[in-house]
Amino acid sequence: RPVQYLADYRPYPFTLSETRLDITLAPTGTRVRAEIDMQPKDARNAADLMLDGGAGLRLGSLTIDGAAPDPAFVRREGEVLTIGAAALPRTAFTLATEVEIDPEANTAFEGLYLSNGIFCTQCEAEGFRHITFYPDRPDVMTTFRVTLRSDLPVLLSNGNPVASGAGWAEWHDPWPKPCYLFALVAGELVAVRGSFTTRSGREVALNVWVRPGDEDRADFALVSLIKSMRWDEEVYGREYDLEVFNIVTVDDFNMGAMENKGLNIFNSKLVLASPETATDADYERIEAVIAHEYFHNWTGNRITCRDWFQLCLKEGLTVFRDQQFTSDMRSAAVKRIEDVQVLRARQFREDQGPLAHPPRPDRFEEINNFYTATVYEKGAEVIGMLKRLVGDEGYARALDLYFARHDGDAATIEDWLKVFEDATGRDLGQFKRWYTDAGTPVVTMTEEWQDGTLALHLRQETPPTPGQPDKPARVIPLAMGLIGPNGDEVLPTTVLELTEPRQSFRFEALGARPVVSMLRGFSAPVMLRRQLDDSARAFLLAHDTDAFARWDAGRDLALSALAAGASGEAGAGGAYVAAIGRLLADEGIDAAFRALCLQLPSEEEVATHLHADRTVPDPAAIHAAREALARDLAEAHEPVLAEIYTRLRSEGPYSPGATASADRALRLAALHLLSRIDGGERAEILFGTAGNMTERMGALAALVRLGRAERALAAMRDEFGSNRLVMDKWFSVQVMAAPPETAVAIARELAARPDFDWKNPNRFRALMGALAANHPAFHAADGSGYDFTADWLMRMDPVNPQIAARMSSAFETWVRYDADRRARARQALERIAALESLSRNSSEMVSRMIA
Ligand code: HT7
Ligand code: ZN
Repeated sequence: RPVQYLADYRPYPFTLSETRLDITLAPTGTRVRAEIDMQPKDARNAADLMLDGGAGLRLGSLTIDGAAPDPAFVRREGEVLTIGAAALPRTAFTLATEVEIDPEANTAFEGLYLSNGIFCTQCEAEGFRHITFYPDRPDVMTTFRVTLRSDLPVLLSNGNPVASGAGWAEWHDPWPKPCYLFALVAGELVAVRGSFTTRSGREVALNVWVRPGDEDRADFALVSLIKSMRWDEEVYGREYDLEVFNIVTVDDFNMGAMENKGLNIFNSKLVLASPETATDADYERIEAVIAHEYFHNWTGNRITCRDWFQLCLKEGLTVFRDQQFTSDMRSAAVKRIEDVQVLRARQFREDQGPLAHPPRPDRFEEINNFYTATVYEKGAEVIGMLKRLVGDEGYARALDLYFARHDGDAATIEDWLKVFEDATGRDLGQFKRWYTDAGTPVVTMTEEWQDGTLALHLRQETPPTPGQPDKPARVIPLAMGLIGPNGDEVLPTTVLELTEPRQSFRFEALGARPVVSMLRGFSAPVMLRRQLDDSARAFLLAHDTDAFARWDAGRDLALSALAAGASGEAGAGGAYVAAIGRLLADEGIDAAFRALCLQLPSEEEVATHLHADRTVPDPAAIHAAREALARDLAEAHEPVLAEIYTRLRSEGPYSPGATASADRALRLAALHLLSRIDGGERAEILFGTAGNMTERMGALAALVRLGRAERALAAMRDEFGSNRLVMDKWFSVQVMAAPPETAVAIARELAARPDFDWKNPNRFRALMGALAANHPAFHAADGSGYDFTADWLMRMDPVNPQIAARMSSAFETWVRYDADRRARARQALERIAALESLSRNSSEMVSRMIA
């Protein structure tokens, strides 16, 4: 298939008014009868009818208004079936097809497949074409009526149930939708049931469908759903619009979850939770993803995307909404810091390498390769900036207008920006560059102080990215404040709008030189460069009124200590260690914030930081520097860390809420530091006594890092050997936390185990993702991390190309390392590229990486 370009978009020449599907399910021979009512948009200029259809569709019959067309006008080439215009009526007609498909052979988990005996579907982005012939594009919308036939007890599809009998069920979805939102599920499932009354008084039945035996782990998901439904009514005025909302869990799933209309399908790891099997992070993520998929009902389903280039229209906005939701449910400050950590770790890294692309790309070969941190997380940041620029009221007006104007539409980024322009009167021409230009802007700030006037000189530059060598200036909202020498705020948060490549701002009549608190709340996804000495950073960590900026000052201190340590400077962390001491002693600071400050930047983050400073990162040296700094912290603050660890012992029943999980986070942060000097004694005891998975996993990670986890790992395997989700953690922690010199060998051993069920995406990710996340091991100097990963990507590619291609991004930073590592990484990538019948997914990824 050729490269797709945004500029080539053309509307589909037919309107669809209804799709009827009659599906008889069988593992190797499922029959799909489709009837599509359609009409040419322009009766005078007849167009050929082009339908997408994968190679696996065995076409039985095809009729138009009940008669077979002249075969001379029917062509099947690649993934497209064409019926010549001459064989089509000029008015409304019904196209009927019958195909047979083989769900059991579907290991790619795209289209209709079987997961542990459950039939389920995944149609986003282009999976529906593996179910039947159809215009598989998001701007073709219609209502669906679906009949499912099977002996399985539960038969589900989108919309409302119409009727059912022995061996069949009929569903009708009254809301026009593109086929990527189609879903069906059939299997032996049980429901955990609830209900919700909408603010206009409609009763909605809620079901979370799980396998028998899992019912006791679905309550949290159900409660999260109810909270999400209430929140979307209260904050965005959005009400649910069907009689029933079904969530189904499956074990084999390529991503986290899918927002099919009225029938969300979830990876079981994002639904099933109990204190004994799930960590606090799992609980937080379940709440967020349940909300995310639910929020798509309006931002994605009622208003969808015109084409896949507009993916961030629904994903960026829905991530932004789920982030707001979590802020409201938990702590806004903590959530903001966590989101920035993810953005820096994943999106900044993406922007620095050969896979950099704008939130709205303008070309792709395989759209599945663009479900990225840039589309999702940067897409959300762009909306956060927009909100800051137009204000909360302007944002609320714009969103109301968006829903009113575009309900039922397949919309574009241009439509989205126009709504903001019309609602607020603001010209967003320059702002649009955030959508069209790739790369992380670097904002450099210098200060000038004279006679009570502080001048800030700002410069913005965005490094070149593939296909975009020159970047014009963007509008960058910089939230800032000024703190006087005594720690009082002399200028509360103010937003500077940087619109030029260079711009200066002045603050006059200041009594004494203040310290500038810049990029408060991380008001723009940029890298800030400024000359700030350690004492000023420590001052901000102690006094800034903005929680994010405060945390960031501490992180800057840690980063500069680690960068210096990695370049061989001894004792570089003194200022950081002292600042953390003051923070720990301050009982007025909440546990969540202290826990965040105690976590050292990841080694990946240090490498990204060094690369941005044009330094070649040395993974082994970064690792050694980080270990040394952790030990310095532990030695300097042992008494207070030990006191925290003892005082925050879990008591009473487990609660996954923000307060209790903050205490556990702080306790575990203390444990991780203490384990550097107590030989793992506390971790050993905690692993054996903890009543919740959060503390058990925290303890286990500490033991793995010390190389003394053998007993704990055996105990965990004995206890949870039949629980897939816990065993995923078991696989993952052994590689992720392993000392770099042993990690690849451990990964190799684990991959040889019979329970390394590698065709299951969660299990594959648990192992391979863990190795990619172990920075010094993946980038081992002998290339063993690269080779092991490449071998497995080559094995996975013919089985599940989406999973292989996504995992290949482990290599996306390869160009920033030394010549020796670069040569080994290139070799590994070239081996993948040379694979016979490499999928389009992996081929695009690898060729972009070695371009
Ligand atoms: N919109 C969905 C994205 C998605 C997906 C989900 C599961 C399997 C394959 C998938 N391809 C794309 C999920 C979301 O962002 O909400
Ligand atoms: Zn989404």
